[in-house]
Amino acid sequence: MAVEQTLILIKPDGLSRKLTGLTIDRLDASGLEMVGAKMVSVSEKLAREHYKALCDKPFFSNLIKYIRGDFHGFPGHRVLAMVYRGEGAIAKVRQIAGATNPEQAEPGTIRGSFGRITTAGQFENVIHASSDPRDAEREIRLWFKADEILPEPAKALK
Ligand code: IDP
Ligand code: MG
Repeated sequence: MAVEQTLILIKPDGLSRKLTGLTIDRLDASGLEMVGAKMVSVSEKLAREHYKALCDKPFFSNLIKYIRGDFHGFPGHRVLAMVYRGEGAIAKVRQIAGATNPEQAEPGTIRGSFGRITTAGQFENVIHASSDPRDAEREIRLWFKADEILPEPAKALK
């Protein structure tokens, strides 16, 4: 299996509901390695660029509000962005996250345990996880500068 990198965001519902530690615990238990992490204040521009493939969807404008924290008081406009690396990282993290629709997500997954659909129809599903290698590369470049990610051991400086 190829060594991959994948982007994870703990979305504003995950932060406000204090699911940060639990999420990192499950990611670490998978054997993957955290190689980048930072709190990000999400601008409108960043949100729209991140979700640009969904710009024609009826839920798009609420999705931008959601990822920017407009529906969650604490602390506003923030997500925890992380990069994990390891063999098959993209699929492994998607499995830990669970299906997009929290009602369809397996009960033991993060979204299955903690996601919800609001009365307005928004899927609040706690985390984002890159869905394939192309998305992962694009998203990591969008959220992180190259020097904010630990190099692979073979490339690390002594
Ligand atoms: P993913 O997060 O599992 O990759 P995407 O289809 O890329 O799913 O959608 C991005 C985000 O948009 C989802 O995580 C969810 O928050 C929201 N979303 C996706 N589909 C719907 C929908 O049908 N109704 C409301 N929100 C949705
Ligand atoms: Mg997606």
